[in-house]
Amino acid sequence: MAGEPQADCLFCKIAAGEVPATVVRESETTVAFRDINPQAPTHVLVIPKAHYPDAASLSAAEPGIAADVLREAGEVAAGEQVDGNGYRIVFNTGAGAGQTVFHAHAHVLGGRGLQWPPG
Ligand code: DGP
Repeated sequence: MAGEPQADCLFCKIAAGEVPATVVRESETTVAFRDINPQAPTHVLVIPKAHYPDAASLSAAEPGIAADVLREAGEVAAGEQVDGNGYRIVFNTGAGAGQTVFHAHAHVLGGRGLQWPPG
């Protein structure tokens, strides 16, 4: 069923506490944890606890939870004190855009200068 945990999904396992992660924030509907391969001094992933493969399917099915992910991403930036100098929220969507984990997640990147356009 849509939103249900998937047995083969790494981020469902992190959300359930079955795979360890460095959690920086948690809400009723989301978890924020440090990326294992950080691309900036602050690189935190915000995921919905519910399983949707990408941001578009999450927002179509659960707009309130999609809003929770965005709010938590902003809270992460404020908590990491990267909001003053600018930060980036990224949802890679599809393998061609670099998505490797097919459980919706926002990357929160900050703490260094960020180029535009991204690679
Ligand atoms: P994406 O390429 O947009 O699907 O981002 C997936 C991110 O997930 C990538 O930046 C690396 C991160 N990642 C992959 N495996 C793990 C893990 O086991 N733990 C943590 N904390 N992050 C992971």
